[in-house]
Amino acid sequence: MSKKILVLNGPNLNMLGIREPEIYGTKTLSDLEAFCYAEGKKQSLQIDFRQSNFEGELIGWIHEALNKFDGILINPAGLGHTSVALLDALSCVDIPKVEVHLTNIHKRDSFRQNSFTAKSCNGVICGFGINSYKLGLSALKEIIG
Ligand code: DHK
Repeated sequence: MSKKILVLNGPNLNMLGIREPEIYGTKTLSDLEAFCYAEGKKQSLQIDFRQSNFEGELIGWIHEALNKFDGILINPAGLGHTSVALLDALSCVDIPKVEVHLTNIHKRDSFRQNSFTAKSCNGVICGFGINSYKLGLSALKEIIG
């Protein structure tokens, strides 16, 4: 049976393609979603892809993942740098978690270099554009087996 992965995307990622394309690229959220489903198929992973601009909605989805998903791939976007609540939500759910970012957050503003949410994740992949998600899915697959 293929493992189930919840792919979560935080605030402003619905604006991909329009939003600062020189930084985030020209692919839209729908492109990213299609890419994740295709990658999931290749890696025999069942993907559920979601995006929200609301911290509470993301937290609810993380709680729901318990007993329903085998792993979480999360791009917390700006909330990763600010949200202890999102970190706490991730820590409630004892399944493998990988954080991804499209950009290399370590090359950017100093306030982007800390990630609260990363503290509850098995690892972090950043800087490879949409391929960060592909690498994140393979990392989860490795962990889950
Ligand atoms: C996305 C965001 O929205 C930013 O707030 C983060 C991240 C970086 C990304 O690279 O995917 O700082």
